[in-house]
Amino acid sequence: MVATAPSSLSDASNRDIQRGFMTLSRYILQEFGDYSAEAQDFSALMSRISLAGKMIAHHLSKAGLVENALGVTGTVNVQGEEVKMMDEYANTVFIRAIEQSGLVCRLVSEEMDEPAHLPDNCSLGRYAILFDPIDGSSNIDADLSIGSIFSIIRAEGIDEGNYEDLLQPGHKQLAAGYILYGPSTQLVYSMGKGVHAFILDPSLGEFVLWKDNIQTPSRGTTYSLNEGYYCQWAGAVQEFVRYVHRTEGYTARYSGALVADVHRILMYGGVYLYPGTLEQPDGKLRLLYEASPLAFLLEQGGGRAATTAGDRILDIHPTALHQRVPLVIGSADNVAEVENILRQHATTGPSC
Ligand code: AHM
Ligand code: MG
Repeated sequence: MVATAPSSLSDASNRDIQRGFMTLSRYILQEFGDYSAEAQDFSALMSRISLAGKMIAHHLSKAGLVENALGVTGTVNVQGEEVKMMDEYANTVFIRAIEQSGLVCRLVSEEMDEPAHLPDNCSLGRYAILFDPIDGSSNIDADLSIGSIFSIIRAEGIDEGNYEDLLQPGHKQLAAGYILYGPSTQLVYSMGKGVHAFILDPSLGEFVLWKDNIQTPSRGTTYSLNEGYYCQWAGAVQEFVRYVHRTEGYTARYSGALVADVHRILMYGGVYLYPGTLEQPDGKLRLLYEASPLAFLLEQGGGRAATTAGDRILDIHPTALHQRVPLVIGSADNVAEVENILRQHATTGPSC
């Protein structure tokens, strides 16, 4: 019989202690069930990503009180979008944090035209990380929820300037996740065996397990899209909007940060859309470091993610690093409902 140490603590205190021990790195090793080289690689990679998340969360928490944390840098990124101070800070933090893992030779980010090459890591660089350092940049200066998104893939090439091997369909991702900077800082990830969420305990400086094996409801009431573009959408998308307006039980939620909106849907159910417009037929969101990682997570949670043409996001073979994709993501039944309406009205012209 195994003796347990006597404890006069209440059950609640004992549970708090146990919870505090279920940290991200411990959970990852437990998920692998061994101390294999791969388990240790992932534990190291996730611990570097979580360190980047902690540094960004800390910087955000005092951004309004220090110089040069808010506002714009005055430059424009490869997407043609103005770069915020926080975009640049978070991008640098990610690169530096991951560089020290020794395991990543090339990094792709929304903020960099070409992948960052880390030559010192290339002899061991078995992985590549694709990321959006700050998703929802327009929320930064108002202190609203934002996020960081990441995707980990196996990389074959190691040369600077060569990134053919990074153009992989999303179903090949080894892991994907996001960090949500909201009322608490959360890290949500999947390695293909369920979706798990951790909350940063600021007093411990550790991400501690909050919920494991999260399943999104098969149906939810939220629809999330920027209706300001109504007149720029195809007739089928407009028809979906008219459908939710006349259908009882739908309610609109749109924060301006994909991570926050998709997190809401993961928790409560519903559907998020960013369709193409007349000006940008592929929409705004990028396949490799926005749509694909979130699609990986939602599918792991029982949801779906497709293009507005009905193609599964995780099956798309990318042709460019910063490729955009018109996205429909969320609960399985809601996404199917959107797909149905889009299919039925494929030939309906826009009305405005
Ligand atoms: P970003 O990564 O540059 O912030 O852009 C992506 C963001 C998403 O988080 C959000 O859902 C969308 O852009 C909002 O765009 P819009 O203002 O066109 O609705
Ligand atoms: Mg983004």
